[in-house]
Amino acid sequence: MSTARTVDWRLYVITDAGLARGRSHREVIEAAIRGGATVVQYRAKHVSTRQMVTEAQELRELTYRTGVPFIVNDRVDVALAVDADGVHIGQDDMPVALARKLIGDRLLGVSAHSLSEAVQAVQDGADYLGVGPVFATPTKPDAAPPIGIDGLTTIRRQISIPIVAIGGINQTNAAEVIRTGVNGIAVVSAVVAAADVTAATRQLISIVSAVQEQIL
Ligand code: 3NM
Repeated sequence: MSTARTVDWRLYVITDAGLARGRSHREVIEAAIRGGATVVQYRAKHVSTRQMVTEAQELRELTYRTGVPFIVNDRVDVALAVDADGVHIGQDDMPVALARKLIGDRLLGVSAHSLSEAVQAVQDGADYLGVGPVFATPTKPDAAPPIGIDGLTTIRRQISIPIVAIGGINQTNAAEVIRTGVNGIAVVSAVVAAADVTAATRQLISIVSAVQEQIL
């Protein structure tokens, strides 16, 4: 079982069927893992629980085989059903302390959009945080207002558990995001919507690694 301190958080890729150009989650994630994705999250809105379990199981098999930590978004029950490494919850999902009770020592990620949400999530028992949106993003229309590089820097300075930054991150801005000291970037469109998923992933992981080598 992964623990948050041993996970390689550099490039956290999140699925999105609507952005995948007709490719299956499996195809996209296989290509992303080939390109060097270090964490995979299954995220599916507006599909049946049955479909979620089927798709998550496919990704679970793939991530077992490749040794990449696998996280399920929102749904504690689906995460447990497919034996995911963890679950990622938002501010309107299962309360953090209750999720912890249900998942035991699996990874528990929490979305935080401000310093106060970040501090609260840590107090409640999160293993890692998704912090954002850093930049405006069409991928999540109901996202909170962007916190920018300054907002991210403030949160990074106050929080010692692993942070992945999210929201509008791509090959053009990944370097400045990583310079804030976050452990990695979480992306949807920069990988999932790319014509060449493997190439896009390779490019991102090489940017993250290069900046981390400079600053660490
Ligand atoms: N969560 P892209 S922003 C899934 O701020 C998600 O919590 C966010 O997609 C948050 O990489 C977001 O395409 C969408 O901008 C990220």
